[in-house]
Amino acid sequence: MADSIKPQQISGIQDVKVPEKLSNNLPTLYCFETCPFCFKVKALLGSRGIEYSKIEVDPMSHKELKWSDWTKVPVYIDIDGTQVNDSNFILHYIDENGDSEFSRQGLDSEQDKWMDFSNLILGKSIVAVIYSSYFTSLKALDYVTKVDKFSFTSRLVNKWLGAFIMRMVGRSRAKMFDAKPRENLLFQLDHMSTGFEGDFFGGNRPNGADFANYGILRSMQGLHGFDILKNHNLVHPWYIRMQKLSGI
Ligand SMILES: N[C@@H](CCC(=O)N[C@@H](CS)C(=O)NCC(=O)O)C(=O)O
Repeated sequence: MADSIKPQQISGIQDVKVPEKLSNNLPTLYCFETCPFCFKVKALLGSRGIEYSKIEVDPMSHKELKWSDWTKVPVYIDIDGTQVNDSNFILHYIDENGDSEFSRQGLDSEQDKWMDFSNLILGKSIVAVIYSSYFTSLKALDYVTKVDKFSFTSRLVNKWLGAFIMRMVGRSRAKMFDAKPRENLLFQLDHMSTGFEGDFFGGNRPNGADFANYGILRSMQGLHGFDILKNHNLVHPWYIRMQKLSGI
């Protein structure tokens, strides 16, 4: 398809409202169970006590999002049908339309820097560790076999082919860094902890950088490499604080 007629994939708040895409008449999150970017949004919704519905998207076919030009997860649909794409935009949207505890994008360079870090560095660093072998990839994709609404075939394809694809992705992410995946993750956690301003990036209260980075790391819980976080003397206590606050 020529670029000019390709549907545009646009981050942030969309012009067209899609109230018909809500589930159970609640704010609705289109997500994958283990997606790091989706955990960011789940953590913020949890900490704010916002009731919402989840729609589990098939990681191979994405058929639940065929109606949208943006087919990555997370996609958030607010109660009035407002569609917001892309995790950091969703965090800002939910905060701005709720308790408004974060600085808006562009007004706090530290928060912006660490929110970018969550996607550009931390997200890629954990993928290199989680998917560092076919075996660890299979473990990470085991969840698809437990998603009731997926057919038997789609569970099998998602798990076995998905693990193969993610192993390839893990390998390409690993190439982005000079150090080996586990050493790199430790290095990135050390670096991340320099951004804490007391209990949180946000000082006494978490800001967008806290939710962005917590979500990424939360997706590793129980998977290969989580021990690196558990043994980190600054990041682990912060992680526990975020876990208590978000309830996830
Ligand atoms: N910048 C996006 C990245 C989202 C993303 O890459 N999500 C992955 C799942 S973890 C996805 O949907 N991948 C499928 C695809 O790229 O088509 C965000 O922060 O929300």
